[in-house]
Amino acid sequence: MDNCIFCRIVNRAIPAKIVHEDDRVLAFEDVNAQAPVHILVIPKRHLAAVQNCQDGDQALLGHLLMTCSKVAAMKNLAESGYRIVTNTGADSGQTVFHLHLHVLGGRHMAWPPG
Ligand code: DGP
Repeated sequence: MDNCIFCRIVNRAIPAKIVHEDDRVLAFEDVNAQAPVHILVIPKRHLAAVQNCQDGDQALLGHLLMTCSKVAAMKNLAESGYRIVTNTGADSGQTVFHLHLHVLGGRHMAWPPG
């Protein structure tokens, strides 16, 4: 989608600090980091949010989660721990309507989130 910022990152129309890529997903540093490690993991195909996924997207959703685990390990977070977040809709604070999983780590995370 031309007007989607994350599609534009996938297409290399705008730059990002990419940390991992395969045929289905892309992982890059969040421009507005909320933790020492803050990576976004996205599908290359445009999907707005989890609630827009269909049954046929199950494998992709699993792959996104496995990619979060891989990226966390790459960033040496496997032992210390980390948080995976996906905001969905207005009340969650979602601002970019291309499905993304935040991988946050490198500091203690409070609960409940704000
Ligand atoms: P969310 O609130 O869950 O929709 O998070 C969107 C995140 O995307 C937010 O943490 C900031 C990040 N972001 C927005 N625009 C860009 C961009 O152009 N490049 C990068 N790397 N991150 C972006």
